[in-house]
Amino acid sequence: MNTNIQELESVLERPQNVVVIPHKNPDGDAMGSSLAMYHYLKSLGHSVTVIAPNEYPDFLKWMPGDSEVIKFETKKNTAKRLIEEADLIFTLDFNSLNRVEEMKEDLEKSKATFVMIDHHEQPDNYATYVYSDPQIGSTCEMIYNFIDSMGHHNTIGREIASCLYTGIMTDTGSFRFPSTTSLTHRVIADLIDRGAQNAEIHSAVYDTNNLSRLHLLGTALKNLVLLQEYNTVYITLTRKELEQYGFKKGDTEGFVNYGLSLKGVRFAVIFIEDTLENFIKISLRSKGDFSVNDFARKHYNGGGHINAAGGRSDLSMEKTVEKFTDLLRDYKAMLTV
Ligand SMILES: [Mn+2]
Repeated sequence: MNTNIQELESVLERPQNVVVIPHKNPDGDAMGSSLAMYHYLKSLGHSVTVIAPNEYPDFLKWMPGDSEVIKFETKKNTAKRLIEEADLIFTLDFNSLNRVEEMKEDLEKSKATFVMIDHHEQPDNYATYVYSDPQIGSTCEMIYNFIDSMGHHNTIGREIASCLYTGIMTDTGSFRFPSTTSLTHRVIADLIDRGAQNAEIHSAVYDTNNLSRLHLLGTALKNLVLLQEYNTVYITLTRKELEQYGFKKGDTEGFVNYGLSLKGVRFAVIFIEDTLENFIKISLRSKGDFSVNDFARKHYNGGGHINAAGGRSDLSMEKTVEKFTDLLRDYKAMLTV
């Protein structure tokens, strides 16, 4: 562990009011790490609440402890009070308070001590205790290390194991991304030994399609454009297409990855029109050392990891695609080596 987070050991010896916060639009790693932390801190006798900035997909809701999660967007007063009363605030799977949007103001006002555990690049400087490591594939793997370093390995039972398994599985693309190490597999093996039901978890997260989502995927794949000269693929989805298939938040999760399954493709992007506001949400994926984090930061007001990032465009779909294909010219050398 590369930072001062070890000092938390003595802080956690006294009972604390703790709030645990995942980023907005939480994914498997954000909810898995937050709920694992919830169970862990409760087992030490702390009073703990997970406050998610907003709603998340149903396929994450089977996780133990989910029914206790408070969503800021629908329970603002309760959430604000808990944040105000907190001694300790854990921010998990993000490293900039911008990632919680509407909650940012309340967090900035708070007198609590902040803890950051996260694996994104370039952390901001708001936390007293920081465990940041972009080399690790998931925040859940870091939570495992954290619990271990606190000398509490034995607190990892079925509940914590199931939550951590979920986040490691989703953030490593089911153990296939380069960030998956032998250590990741050792952690996973231990989590299975401690009660994570691996086959059930895969099924609970991934086998939850409905027909309209598969049809939407069909549309996305039909819209896919291969730019052979740049080893790049992009996909578009318009608001009209989303509405045609009864789009619900989370339905397009993972669509962008299909682009990277084309042989030789190193860079894949999906442009999705927001169904409520006038902007285009962009997800970017790459293979190898082409940094979509840099690309998204520079051109799309976003960021993330080297091989997975997000951003946005305020142009029309047509102009967004035009700008993208123009930009690629400057990156040709990097994309074709
Ligand atoms: Mn993550």
